[in-house]
Amino acid sequence: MARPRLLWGGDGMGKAAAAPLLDAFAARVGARVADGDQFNRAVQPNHPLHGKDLAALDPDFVLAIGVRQHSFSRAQAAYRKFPHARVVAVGPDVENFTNMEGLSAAVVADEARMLERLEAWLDAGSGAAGAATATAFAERRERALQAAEEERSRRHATRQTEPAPDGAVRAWVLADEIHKAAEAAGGAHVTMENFALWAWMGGIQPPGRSEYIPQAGGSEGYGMGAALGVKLAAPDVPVIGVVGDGSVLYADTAFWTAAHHRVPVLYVVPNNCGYGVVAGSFVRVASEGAMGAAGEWPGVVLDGIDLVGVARAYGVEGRDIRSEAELPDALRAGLEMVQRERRPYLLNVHLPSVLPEGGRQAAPFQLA
Ligand SMILES: Cc1ncc(C[n+]2csc(CCOP(=O)(O)OP(=O)(O)O)c2C)c(N)n1
Repeated sequence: MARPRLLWGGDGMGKAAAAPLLDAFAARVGARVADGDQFNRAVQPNHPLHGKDLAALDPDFVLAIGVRQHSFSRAQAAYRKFPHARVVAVGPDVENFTNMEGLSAAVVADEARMLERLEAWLDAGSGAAGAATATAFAERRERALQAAEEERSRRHATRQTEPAPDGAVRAWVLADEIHKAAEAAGGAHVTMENFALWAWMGGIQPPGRSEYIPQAGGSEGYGMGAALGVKLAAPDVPVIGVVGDGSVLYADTAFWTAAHHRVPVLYVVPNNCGYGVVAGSFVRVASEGAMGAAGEWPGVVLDGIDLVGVARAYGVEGRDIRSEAELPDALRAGLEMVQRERRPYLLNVHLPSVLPEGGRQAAPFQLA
């Protein structure tokens, strides 16, 4: 079976405002698209040709656009996942390519201008050769769409095997239920500052009328204000602000802003009682080391914080959710109430802990 082609966007895409161009170009030439970044700042999360499982893609050609040295370590790991591919990188500065292994070519060019030139070049192709090219692209597109759909279903099937925990909600169940509630409300804007749900979703927006807005940068706390800003910009559309419990605490004052100005957003907190993404990195790099051997993980657990209490102190009502059974109704009712009564509300949804199985929180430093 023919290998796919891959357009791989780095975060330079966002800076050059080139993501829509990449999306259109991928659809035209029937290439898969993937993001060098975990959180889809380079390509639209709902692109039907999106691929997340880079190793399974096994492309024969990769055009890496706007991938910077900044994401070099991830980039390099990905190159090794492309054993059969020629890799061509495009970026606005020679520095972008420094230390990148295995490149067939490096092109110094602005990301958006380069995509525009490629489009223009294809537009200029005419006659029999042009028609043959268009047919070949259409065939590629069909195969690529099918492969993307298969990848999505595989990911979904894998999730379903995880057993339901006691007193907590599985991340993928929360992701699915948020989507169902958003769709039932006619489509919502869902601002996403969290890692637990994105990781389960594979960073890909499910199909439907709702729009998922990923975090624009890496600084925590963004999601609290982002939900408010989106609601101000689109007052008629229901807004769900999904913010990890760790990130809430970087900007919990937004609760006051929401209450004070009666901005009707539904905050949903996937509360894994800690810094999940950091815990995940610790587990990845330190499982073989001292932390793993001791089974003690420092600095990632945020326990004993009553987020519903925090919100109430600022004037925002909310409730805790500790079971999958109560989740669908709570989301539906919360979204309806927010819209009807024109005030914010919080659902603090308890997920399994960030600690790996059998792991304990390391004793924190205490002054006394
Ligand atoms: C201002 C700031 N401080 C620290 C970090 C490092 N950091 C990135 S993600 C993260 C944890 C996020 O936790 P949470 O919001 O609960 O999401 P989860 O990973 O658990 O889904 C931390 C501490 C950061 N990005 N920004």
